[in-house]
Amino acid sequence: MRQKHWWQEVVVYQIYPRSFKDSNGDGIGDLPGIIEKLDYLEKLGIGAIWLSPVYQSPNDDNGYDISDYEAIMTEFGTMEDMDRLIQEADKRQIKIVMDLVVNHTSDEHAWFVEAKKSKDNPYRDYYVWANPSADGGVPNGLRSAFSGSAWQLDETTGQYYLHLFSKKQPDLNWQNEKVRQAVYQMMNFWIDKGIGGFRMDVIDLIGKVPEQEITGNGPRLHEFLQEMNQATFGKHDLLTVGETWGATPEIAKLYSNPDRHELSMVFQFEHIGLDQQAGGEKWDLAPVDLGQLKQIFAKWQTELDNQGWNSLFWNNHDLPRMISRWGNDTNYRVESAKMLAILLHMQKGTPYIYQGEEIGMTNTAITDITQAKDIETINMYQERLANGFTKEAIIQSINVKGRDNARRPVQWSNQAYAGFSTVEPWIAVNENYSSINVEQALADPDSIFYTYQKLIALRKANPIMIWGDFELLDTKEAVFAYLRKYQGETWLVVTNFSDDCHEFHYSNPQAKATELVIANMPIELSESLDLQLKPWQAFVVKLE
Ligand code: TEU
Ligand code: CA
Repeated sequence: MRQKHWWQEVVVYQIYPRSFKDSNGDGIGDLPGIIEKLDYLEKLGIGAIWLSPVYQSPNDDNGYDISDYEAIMTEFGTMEDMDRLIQEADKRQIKIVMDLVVNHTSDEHAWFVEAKKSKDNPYRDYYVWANPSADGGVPNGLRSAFSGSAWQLDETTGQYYLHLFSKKQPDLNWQNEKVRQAVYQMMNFWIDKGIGGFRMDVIDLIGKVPEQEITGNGPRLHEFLQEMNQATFGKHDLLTVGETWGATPEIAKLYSNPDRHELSMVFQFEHIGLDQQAGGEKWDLAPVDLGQLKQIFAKWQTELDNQGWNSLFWNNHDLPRMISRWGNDTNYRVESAKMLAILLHMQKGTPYIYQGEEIGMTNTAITDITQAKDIETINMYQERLANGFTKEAIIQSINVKGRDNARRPVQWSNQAYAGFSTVEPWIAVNENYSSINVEQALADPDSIFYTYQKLIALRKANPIMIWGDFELLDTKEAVFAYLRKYQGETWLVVTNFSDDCHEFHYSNPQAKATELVIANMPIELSESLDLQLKPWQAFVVKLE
């Protein structure tokens, strides 16, 4: 039996501070705003907050471009506010997981300001530099995730620097021992403040070998993580979760097998690409294949086995809202939101909720690119326009996949600006706030909020939800059903992932449902477990 950890038992809630709650009427969410809402989060029942970056930043990529890792972004508050947030959260048994963005810094970070001064500057090697290619152009074909080449010419020294994201996010050179030690020192600064862990931004890129055009899963990646573990969080029981777009279950075990002393778990994104055209980018839309979705989930549930740990999520600040994406945010908004919650939280792993998910916030369409705020979206728009795509087609992709969808202000009430702020927010609110908001959700005992609250409470009371084995059932494509088994107990989870009615028959005719655990609509328990599922129906029963 493996040692058990607190981070396997809790549910984590992600906060994107800019859009969570504005406390001082400047239209931008901030740390005191988060502190104001801790009672709400305690009521939901979460055990940790993953806080998207709150460090000093010029905000080219909303804080994912950090100019000082040991200072708080002026707009968000002060270091005193941060210390208070950690303490106030702690009083409510909530740990604060910081976002660790160390694949790159801002170009305004003191290290980069020094590095670009001259080729022999002591900080030069903190970053990745290369000479122009033989024909005088970019060193090689590496591309930025935010469109265009990943190389930017520095006029002063005539060399290019690498930026796998924006030009204002130069990549750190992890091959340089000094960089690694500086990062570990900074991590210890935060650990000493009593934080609960780190979410590690694009951590699979730190082993890059740019001259060979290797970015993800480079040869020294796991060596660096083992070194980091030893130098920082290894002595404490912290939650560490790596953002790893390229992970397979085999790779995830390298990160999260406890014997290897690397991370607690990773975010895997295999299912996230299911609604894009093969060989295309995320903007090249395709319908999701539910059969594949089930197979991918089942694979991750069974293959990590005892040699790793899963994270479970539908949403984050980079993804469109799942309720609008694969759920139904019009006719079945409440039903499909609850179904998605039940389907996810009943799986094995640590569940993550993204702000607003617990009240069923939806995507927000734009009609013109001037309404977009996200650098990824804006750069892609320019690139595709230049490549001959129509404006309408690009806007359509943005509305389905763009990151701004997740970044609209949290809808707290039906007051002006959704109760997020007293002035016009930095990004427009979704107009549906008058009916979809926290105040409404708390007042309605049948709201999506209370399904999440119940799932979290069930998790605390039932070890089977945390530790039970997973077994996928063979059902019709739109029906996603599985068993969890633990110490002689069996739970059956049945969900209908569609707008249509579907039959469900449990294969073992002897089995009886003895108790309803949770459901998203009223249900008569038929002893034979033969039923006609309504659109988006979901329920969990104990079996005997
Ligand atoms: O995201 C990594 C990343 O690869 C994203 O750019 C992703 O490809 C895209 O959003 C999905 O379409 C992380 C952060 O989560 C993101 O917010 C940052 O912009 C990025 O790293 C750079 O730090
Ligand atoms: Ca503010």
